[in-house]
Amino acid sequence: MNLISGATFKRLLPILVASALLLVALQLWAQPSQPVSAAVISPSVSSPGASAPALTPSPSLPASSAPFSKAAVEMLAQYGLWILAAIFGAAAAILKKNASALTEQLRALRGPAKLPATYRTNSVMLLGLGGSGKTTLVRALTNVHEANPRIATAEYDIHSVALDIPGDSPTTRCQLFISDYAGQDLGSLIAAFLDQQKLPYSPMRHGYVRSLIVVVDLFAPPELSGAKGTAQDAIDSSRVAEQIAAWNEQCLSAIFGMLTKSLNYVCLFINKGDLLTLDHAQITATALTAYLPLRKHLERQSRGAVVEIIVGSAETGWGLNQLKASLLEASGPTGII
Ligand SMILES: Nc1nc2c(ncn2[C@@H]2O[C@H](COP(=O)(O)OP(=O)(O)OP(=O)(O)O)[C@@H](O)[C@H]2O)c(=O)[nH]1
Ligand SMILES: [Mg+2]
Repeated sequence: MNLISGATFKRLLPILVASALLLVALQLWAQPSQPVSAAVISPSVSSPGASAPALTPSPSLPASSAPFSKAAVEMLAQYGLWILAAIFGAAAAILKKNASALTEQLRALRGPAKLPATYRTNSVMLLGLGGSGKTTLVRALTNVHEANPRIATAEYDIHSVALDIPGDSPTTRCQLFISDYAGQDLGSLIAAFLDQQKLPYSPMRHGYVRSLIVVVDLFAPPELSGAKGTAQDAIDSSRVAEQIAAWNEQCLSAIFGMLTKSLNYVCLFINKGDLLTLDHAQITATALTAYLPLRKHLERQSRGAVVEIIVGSAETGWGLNQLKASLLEASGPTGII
């Protein structure tokens, strides 16, 4: 409110000053003035030997030589206050309209996605190298078919799904927003996140991302895009090492720095467990050991957020119920924090 009245005053000031000056000028101009007689030298009657030419009075300047008639100027001066009030009123009306449009624009650029007040919401950022299974995971969580793992993700997408929070009566809806990007290019994720800040009511508004899922896998993606890969009796150690190196502390620190205090849930989703020909308990133990260094990095960077490690498979759905429950748990109320 203060901002608007201050801005309004600043904008009105030049208009008021200009109007006041105009009125003063008109008042001065309208003062009844003495007719000025100019003396002119009449050169016509000159005879040899005559003395200096005589000065003869000239008639006063006709009123018609002024740009406005005197009567019009006097009328303007008489109604000056009314004119000033009209200018002020019109300027105030225009500024009020502009101010409310500006307020709405600011609200749209500060606020997260618009949702009914009864909803809860969770904006989730996905992080993962190309082929780790981000899009497969999005599709499994949201059932959105545009999330197509057969095609490597080209740029940046935000997918959304509304889920009921189990056990709530009456039912509470939770809107999940999950951002996906081309894992080959971390720069594109950062650029897209910054671009989101210029969009009105972006679900990925800075200060509103509540969850981060780091997707890593136990096997490199199959040569043929969209294929499920073949089962193996040992994990692909070089693929695991590549991901531990990629998500080093410097890199994670930059990502966590971008997400601020709003982050309350971090998940390390170790994907493609279905491809390891062991039982679930053995796969889990193997995966947890293989990714121990990354787990430690995440614990150190998490800044108070809950860190959960889930071993599973986006393809078969293993581990997804646990992930969904945690995302609902990490959701928060809608609206500006
Ligand atoms: N067997 C198996 N294959 C999977 C699993 N998750 C993903 N894949 C396969 O891995 C490949 C890559 O999956 P995507 O979901 O496209 O990976 P992405 O992380 O989105 O890749 P980019 O878009 O390139 O960043 C696809 O062929 C998927 O079918 C899984 O849990 N098990
Ligand atoms: Mg993808």
